[in-house]
Amino acid sequence: MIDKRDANLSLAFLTVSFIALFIGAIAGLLQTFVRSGAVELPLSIGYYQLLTAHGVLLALIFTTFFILGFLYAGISKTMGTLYDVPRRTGWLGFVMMTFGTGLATVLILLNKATVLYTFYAPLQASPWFYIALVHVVVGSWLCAFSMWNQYYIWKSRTKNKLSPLFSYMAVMTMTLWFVATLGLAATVLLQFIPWSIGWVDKIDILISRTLFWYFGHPLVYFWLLPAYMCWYVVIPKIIGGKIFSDALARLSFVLFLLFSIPVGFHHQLLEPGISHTWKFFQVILTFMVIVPSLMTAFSMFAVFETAGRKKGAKGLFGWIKVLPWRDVRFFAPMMGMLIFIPAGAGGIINASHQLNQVIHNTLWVTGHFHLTVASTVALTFFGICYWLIPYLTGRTLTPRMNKLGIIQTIMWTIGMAIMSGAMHIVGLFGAPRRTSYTTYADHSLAVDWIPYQIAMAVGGTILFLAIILLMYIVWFLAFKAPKGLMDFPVGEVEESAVSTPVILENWKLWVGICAMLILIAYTIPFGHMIEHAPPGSSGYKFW
Ligand code: HEM
Ligand SMILES: [Cu+2]
Repeated sequence: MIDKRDANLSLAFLTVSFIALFIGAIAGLLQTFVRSGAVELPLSIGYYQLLTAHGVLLALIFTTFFILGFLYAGISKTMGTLYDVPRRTGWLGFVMMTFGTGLATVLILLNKATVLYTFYAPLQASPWFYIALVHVVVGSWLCAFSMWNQYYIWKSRTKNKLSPLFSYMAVMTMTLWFVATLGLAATVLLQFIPWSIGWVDKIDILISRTLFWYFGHPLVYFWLLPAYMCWYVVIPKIIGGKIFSDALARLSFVLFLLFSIPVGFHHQLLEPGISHTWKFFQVILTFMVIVPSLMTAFSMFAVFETAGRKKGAKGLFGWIKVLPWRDVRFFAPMMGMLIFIPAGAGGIINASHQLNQVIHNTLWVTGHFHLTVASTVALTFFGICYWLIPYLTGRTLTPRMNKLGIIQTIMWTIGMAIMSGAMHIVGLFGAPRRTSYTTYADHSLAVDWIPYQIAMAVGGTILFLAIILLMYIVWFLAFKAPKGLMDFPVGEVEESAVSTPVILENWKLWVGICAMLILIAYTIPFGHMIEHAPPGSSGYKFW
């Protein structure tokens, strides 16, 4: 059991994250109903208002709060109780972020910020919405500083001992987050806030989108890295195996830092104003991410196979059978991993310039990220909460809750297969994302989309029922489950693995290379954007 004070900090983050998940899921369900044509929203709620709530609460708030709660718990577990300054800074960050989240949610509900979670200009929200976002970001920076500070003190007190793998990965994740959110902070502080207050009339849309996607792609790795932490560090312990290699795990995290930032243009492949050469360059860097991804897949399957063989599994695939499929702590993240195989293949399609033209802004894209963030990442996070919540509240995961967790995972997988499958297919037929219900004056093409949009509603209903089940399990584990000792599974490294080179903890080197890659990928295109700046735009409110 970690120190009670650290457990409380972690629980505070998890609580906000689950509230956001619940409200966001209600919005998601209603969206699928509206798009099926079956339901009309009461006049005062707009479709895009719901969609903004859904995107902000799930993609930005649920994920970030969950991740911070998980990282704090794991840091306290592996480096020991938080020192006073890091813990206090963490609470300060929590308060700021929660204030920002509350303010943003109220503005969305008041219909003052219906700009979707990407808040593209020239859509213009109330200045308070952007100010709320600044609070979330700056609060999260305080958390980053607090984790770095903990690591720094730990390193100096242990005379530079090799840091625990979990904590190293946490520091890397927060480094990635910090570098990425600099772009977000720049566009919000320098562009959106002065423009929405009225200090300036016009905004440069091209620059604002470029800064957004400078942040938006590493954002997806900020979601994924904590899921990988569960796969690399937690899963080996749960299945009774060992971590394949500490050095390989750290190296893959270094590569994720390097290759997930200077690649934002793959979200702007159809953006005029950026030359093909630079798009091509960033697409190459994008595909480099395949290297650490396959390293991760390789070492996970190596762990599964060695653990299985140790249990006496025979034959080429006998080890699959002896994996603990009935243990939800394994089953949920494992389903997430399996879903990542088609999801990753879809990502390669999205990032390819020519194929991107087919799927750009269609429901295919929505289908894609419901497989990645809303399945791979979400299922791994659900798998974590089944042991983390009772661990933090001094309770246990009962066999009944384990079973409900397995049912929850199956429901999520089926619901998502239906919803995301329908989105992928109808996207290929050209159905646009981010549109309310319409038949385009009964155009035959659009009428053909309707059955798929009904399938989306069927999948969405199953997903929503799964969310209700999850909320019940989480509530039970937090307040009702029998008291007892739960394990925070932290794997040990295989004895035969190579020892970890110290260069992997040379932060100056990795952050330096990261900065260099960013400068190479962005300086010249940014220069072009400023030199040939398009006319700025005033703000629009279409809602
Ligand atoms: C109850 C489960 C869920 C349902 C029924 C659902 C449904 C939907 C639907 C129908 C859309 C597309 C709307 C459109 O483009 O017109 C959408 C968009 C989106 N969803 Fe979900 N979703 C669910 C869970 C999640 C989760 C768990 C996440 C992330 C962790 C997520 C993230 C997003 C994002 C980022 C968008 C894009 C918003 C935008 O285009 O501005 N969803 N969802
Ligand atoms: Cu991307």
